[in-house]
Amino acid sequence: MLSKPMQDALNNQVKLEASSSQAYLAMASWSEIQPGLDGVAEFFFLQSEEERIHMLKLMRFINERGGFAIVPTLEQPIVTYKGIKSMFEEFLQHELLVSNSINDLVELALSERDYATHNFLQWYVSEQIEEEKSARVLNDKLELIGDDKSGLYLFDRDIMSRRQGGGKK
Ligand code: OFO
Repeated sequence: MLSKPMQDALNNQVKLEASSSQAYLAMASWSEIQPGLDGVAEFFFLQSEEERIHMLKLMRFINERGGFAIVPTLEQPIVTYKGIKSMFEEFLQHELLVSNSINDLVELALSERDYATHNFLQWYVSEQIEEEKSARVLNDKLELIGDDKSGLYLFDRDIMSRRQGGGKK
């Protein structure tokens, strides 16, 4: 059985995963209307779906453990960007925020000696390692590319391979 503080903290995480899904959906939509960013758009559409799956996994766990998973109210995410670089910076910042939040949850689970939740959260810990790495690599590549148009063309063409390879689902 989940404690009330644990249940509330997990429900906050439900909200954060839902916000991530919305934020990445907005990135997908913005990318889709930019010339030549179809690969990036596809990447964020899939990223958005993945975040929804993370949210659902949490909701099912909360209910399974005798709590009540709350469908959250969400604010509108950022819908337009100055450019691809600022969007990917936002992507990395968002992933860092999620990682911190997962770490806080792990700490709470340990302090409550809630080992079932602690065990459940390990999947999210591993997932965040992958997602942070992916966001960092993509930001580094963009830094390297700078204003080079052919570099950007290749970045867009190859971005989906980051999902098929590297352990991404
Ligand atoms: Fe939910 O995986 Fe990143 O944010």
